[in-house]
Amino acid sequence: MPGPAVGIIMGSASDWDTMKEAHKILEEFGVEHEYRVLSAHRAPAAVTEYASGAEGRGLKVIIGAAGGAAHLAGVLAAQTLLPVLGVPIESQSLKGMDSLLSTVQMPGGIPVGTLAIGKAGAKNAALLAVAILATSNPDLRDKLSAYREVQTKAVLAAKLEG
Ligand code: RP5
Repeated sequence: MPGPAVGIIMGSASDWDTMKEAHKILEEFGVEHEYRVLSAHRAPAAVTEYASGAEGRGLKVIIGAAGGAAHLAGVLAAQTLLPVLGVPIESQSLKGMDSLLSTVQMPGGIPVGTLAIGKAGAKNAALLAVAILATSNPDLRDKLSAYREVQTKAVLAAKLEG
């Protein structure tokens, strides 16, 4: 039995409301995944253990989400060769600009693929993980293509009142 292909890691349980959007997309595509709270600041040793063991456990992509001084995705990326996608959580005080800048501004050499702030970023991180997996999985590629078609039809069928 293959294990999870995608790991969704978030800095706090308070991030789950946002990161549920990533979970829902991966469920929809039938991608095996796991989700956990691991904080770069409050539980740094556990982040190291997770990142360094992820590839050996068969994971293919890690999504790291945090708010404020959002170092989680970068710290994960520093300790694995797997692609790491970063989701900046919308913080209360600075509306996620702090999270965005601290996730996206990585030093050259250690990339984090950073998505938008909040729920759109969570959803897109999962879709990007699906796209990465789809490069070597034709069934998943077909599902992604169908998803895009449905989305396009819905946009073109939109009715405006007035
Ligand atoms: C970050 O601090 C978390 O990712 C979260 O977005 C933020 C606030 O965490 P809590 O104080 O709600 O646990 O590390």
